[in-house]
Amino acid sequence: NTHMILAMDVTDREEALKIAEDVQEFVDAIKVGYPLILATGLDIIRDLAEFAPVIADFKVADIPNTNRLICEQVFEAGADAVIVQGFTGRDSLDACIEIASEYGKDVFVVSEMSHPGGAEFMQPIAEAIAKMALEARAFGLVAPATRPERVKEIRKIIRDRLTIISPGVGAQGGKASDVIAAGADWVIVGRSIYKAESPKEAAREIAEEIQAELGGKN
Ligand code: BMP
Repeated sequence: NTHMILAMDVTDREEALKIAEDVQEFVDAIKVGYPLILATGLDIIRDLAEFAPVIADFKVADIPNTNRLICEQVFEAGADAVIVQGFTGRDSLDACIEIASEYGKDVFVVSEMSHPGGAEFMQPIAEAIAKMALEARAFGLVAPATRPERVKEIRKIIRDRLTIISPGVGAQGGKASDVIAAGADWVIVGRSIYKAESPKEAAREIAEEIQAELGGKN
């Protein structure tokens, strides 16, 4: 377990496959979203799944019926998990979880986003979203590595019952060891790896930082 997820936001298929191959030993999953999928097509999910489980970051945020239709497509495409928004409410989340459980797959719920604007409207409702995700039996939450103190608060709410995956390390200013110390299970890293001169070395460095922080607790 490396406790690291790669955010594969490149827009070229060959580049994505090359990076996936180079860094696979240092990541536990690959997160793909609109940039790569819109650029290359949905097949990229199965292609990348050869290297690591794929988390489809579609930030699903619609009425229950539409959420259900979206999640079916995501899991049919070979994703192992989907990321959904929480602010659309319990019924919308339940729809995603229902489809995910039919496929034996996982749902992550965004509680509060990592960019500065994420503190504007989302932070005040983040605790409520975390409680909802817990009650709805989601698999995990997405919480900001840019604000480790928020990860700590969210961790108190969900205790050890949900997983926290945390973006905002590197390019957005967060530090992997800080957010792991605050209670995140996995850090999500994009640009600091895929834009590095050597993605493999960049991934290795962050993986080592995480292992040092965990100090054998792993
Ligand atoms: P980067 O390490 O390059 O900043 O990438 C972070 C990734 O995590 C991006 O794919 C981004 O869309 C995603 N993300 C985020 O940065 N903050 C959030 O709150 C939720 C996200 O999904």
